[in-house]
Amino acid sequence: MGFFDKIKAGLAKTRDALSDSWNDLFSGGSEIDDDFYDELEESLILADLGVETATRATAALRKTVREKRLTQADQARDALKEILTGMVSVGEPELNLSTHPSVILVIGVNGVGKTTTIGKIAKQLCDQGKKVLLVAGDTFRAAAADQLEIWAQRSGADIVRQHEGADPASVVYDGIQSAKTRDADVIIIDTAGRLHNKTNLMNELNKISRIVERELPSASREVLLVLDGTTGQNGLIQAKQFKEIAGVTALAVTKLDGTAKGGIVIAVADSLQIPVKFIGVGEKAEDLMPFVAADFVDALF
Ligand SMILES: Nc1nc2c(ncn2[C@@H]2O[C@H](COP(=O)(O)OP(=O)(O)OP(=O)(O)O)[C@@H](O)[C@H]2O)c(=O)[nH]1
Ligand SMILES: [Mg+2]
Repeated sequence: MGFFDKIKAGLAKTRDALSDSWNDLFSGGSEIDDDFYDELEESLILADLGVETATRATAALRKTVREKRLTQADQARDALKEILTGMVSVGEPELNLSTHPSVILVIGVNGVGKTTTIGKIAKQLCDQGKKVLLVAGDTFRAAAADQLEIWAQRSGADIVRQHEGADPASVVYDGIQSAKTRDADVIIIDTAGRLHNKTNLMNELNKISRIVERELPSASREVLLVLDGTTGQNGLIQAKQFKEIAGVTALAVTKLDGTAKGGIVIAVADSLQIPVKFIGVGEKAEDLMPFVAADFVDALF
């Protein structure tokens, strides 16, 4: 399957949910009137763009329709595509891995797909010939490091882990020393999502960040927040909290293959102004797609 076909297949449920209302809305003969905008806004909210982003998109379309003197609904379709593409085009689409080594700290609540996403990124980087080191910073359960180890084997990455219950910051310290010795290109740090409260989580992430800063002061660093696309607007709330406590620089939205709520990708990019860099459309390594704004929006139509 080609690249775009995969994105299309991954977004099938969201597209299906939209297509009923959009087919009607954008069909050839229909007029652009107030009902049109009401229905459009409703369809965007249903696809989980959220009220804020849906309202902004609809207002932008009104403006374009006025300025370009569009009269037919099918002309508005292309205008809407452009508007949505603009809304998800935030910042650099690729991870900044310009230094040697570079660091990717991966965070997010439990079960969203952090470890899987790390495995997939590792596989893709290893396939590009990069030397990747995974750091098992989720020490809550032994199974977490075991799961990361399986991905290390599958991708050809190295892994640094300690015993269950170890201090994550100390695993990160070990990982960085090992990356220096092994001359790794990219260090990817897995973290636990299940800390009982915000203060604990903040303290732990701060501690990890301080170690990275101290040991690798000039390394490029990405803080990649993983969001579960099936949780829709909840994902947006999580993202806002993580943005506050952890200085998120990039987003990955997973499990879009299993949901009609794919509009959440537009909502997070637009309301947080943090670039989406990956979307997950399945469980296999090749199911993590680099985010291309125009392709993503095309796949919704
Ligand atoms: N269908 C689908 N499943 C996914 C995707 N990404 C992750 N998963 C699945 O989601 C489940 C949870 O993924 P994990 O990677 O273990 O999530 P985690 O955030 O590391 O979870 P904790 O370590 O428990 O906090 C696994 O069964 C993954 O296979 C995706 O894009 N599509
Ligand atoms: Mg995990």
